[in-house]
Amino acid sequence: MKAMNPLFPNGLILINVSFREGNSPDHHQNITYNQLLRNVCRCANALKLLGVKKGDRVAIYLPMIPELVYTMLACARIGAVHSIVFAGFSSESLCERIVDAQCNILVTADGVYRGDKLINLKKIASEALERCKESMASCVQKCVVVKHHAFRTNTDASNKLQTPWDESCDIWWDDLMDGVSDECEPEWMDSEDPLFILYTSGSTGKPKGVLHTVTGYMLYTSLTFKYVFDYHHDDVYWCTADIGWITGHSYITYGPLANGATSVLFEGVPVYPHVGRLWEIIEKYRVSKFYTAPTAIRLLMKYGREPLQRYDLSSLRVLGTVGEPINLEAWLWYYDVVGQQRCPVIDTFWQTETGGHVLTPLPAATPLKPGSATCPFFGVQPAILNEHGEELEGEAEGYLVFRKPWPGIMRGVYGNQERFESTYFRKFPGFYVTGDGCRRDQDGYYWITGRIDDMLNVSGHLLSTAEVEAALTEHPSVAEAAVVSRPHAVKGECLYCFVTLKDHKEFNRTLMEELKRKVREKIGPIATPDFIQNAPGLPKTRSGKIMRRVLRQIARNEKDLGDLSTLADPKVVEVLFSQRCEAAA
Ligand code: 7RM
Repeated sequence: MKAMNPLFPNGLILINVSFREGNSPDHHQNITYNQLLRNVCRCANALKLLGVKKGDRVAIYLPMIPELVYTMLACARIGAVHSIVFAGFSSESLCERIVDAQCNILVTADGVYRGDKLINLKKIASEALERCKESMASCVQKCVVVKHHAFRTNTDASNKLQTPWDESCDIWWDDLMDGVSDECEPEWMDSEDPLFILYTSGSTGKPKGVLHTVTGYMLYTSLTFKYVFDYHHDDVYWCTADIGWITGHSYITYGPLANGATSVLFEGVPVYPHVGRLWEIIEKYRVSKFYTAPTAIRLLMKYGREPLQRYDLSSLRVLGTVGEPINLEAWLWYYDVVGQQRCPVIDTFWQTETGGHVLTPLPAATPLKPGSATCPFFGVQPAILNEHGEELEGEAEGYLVFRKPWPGIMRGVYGNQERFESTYFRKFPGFYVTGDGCRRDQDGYYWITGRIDDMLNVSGHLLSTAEVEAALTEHPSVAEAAVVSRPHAVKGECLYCFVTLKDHKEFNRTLMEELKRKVREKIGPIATPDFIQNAPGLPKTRSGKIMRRVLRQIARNEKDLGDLSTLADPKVVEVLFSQRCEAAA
């Protein structure tokens, strides 16, 4: 909390706060920076009581509630390394991440409503811990459980949850914090000490623990936040991402809070209890800087202008977008309808690995081109290479790489230096490889063309085809699976799966449902396949490699398949084409 702001010398007192808005519009609360500090310190002391020391890893599996921010900053305060797992991930994904980072503590909640859907988080968390034990990789000693507001006030909902409880391990957040001091001296850290690990999909299927360090990351997120959103002290900033992803880490927690910004922390979803919820929140808090993803824009576009016209959006000044390339239609709708042609659309390209924005316009300073992330941020040096690693000059298209590091770049893959080097630096020595394709136009503007590895981008979230294939082939009826992306009107891309069944197994509705469930359980609901096609055979090269390019074309109904000479059995393609799925499963 600032008592006197030097920017407002005439005695005007400006108290910057966080507006916390729950899943239900009646759950809201203001949190001052003073309250934030006290809660962070309380949590820091509580973690210390549980034995957490500098360098220890703490897993966090929480919905978008203030306790999530308190816990991550409490870790930072005592030098512990947080590893946040998005609360939409399955128990298996959670377990895998806990084991990889060897976390001692898990912080979770009893349950959460996402829209009108009740999610029993503690049950998933308990299953994950059970699974860790079974794999003999048990490391978690204590599981701290936040009693979620909605269940604190509504015993009915609480009863529905039937929170599983293990006396030897589980402890309620409230009991732990009870009587704990709200003052805690911060731990002194080296600038290159680790701050957090955040897992991101890798093309081999096993997620990578992207490691960020204290000073470079905080410097970079606070600086990019300030310049890219042109943040001023009378602004109200709102990013709709979940803190379980990098966008939330950098541009809900670290960037805005390091700037003392007034911001909104939103727990709910865009269409609950009605499709105008986001616009209602913008009006309610007079939001001036708004940051969301193309998938959300495309979702809300479907409902037309009417839901927006009911609210006063005149406070808006800057509109940010992130997560995937924004198509022209969505860009124009964002600019015309949401921003009423008054607000620049700031298309920010970056990655979990980059820590913060690397290609982005600056409001009012950079002339915009719809669909282009425009130019590099200060100090960032992009280049475009061809397959041979030769740098292309002027107008060109190829691999997007960066020549020099910047403060926010990742410092490693947790526990796997070899993977860090091979994934990002081996293909083109001397450059950081993004994995994205990119075009540079005659004005030097950059246009991201999408992933060029075996990754796909569903609603702004990266998934690897390999991890979905691994989930599908776990089903006893499946012999082989190949997954490709297909364009989707709202999600950007969606999953199109080809499965080859074992002999005498039948392909039917039940099997499809089982396969979908398998993927949901193994990875999480975001990875649910939209299309599943029976593939008696897959197009393979003579050396046995699946030709994904061909499968992608089948999924997209592209008839001109180009050169098929490397195919071992060209007939396979005809069969697949004749049986392709038109409608989603
Ligand atoms: C911030 C985030 C990273 C991948 C990245 C791209 C894609 C992100 C944009 C974009 C086009 C953008 N981190 N991507 N932003 N593509 N324009 N403005 O999303 O690690 O989860 O994903 O997302 O493919 O490599 S992430």
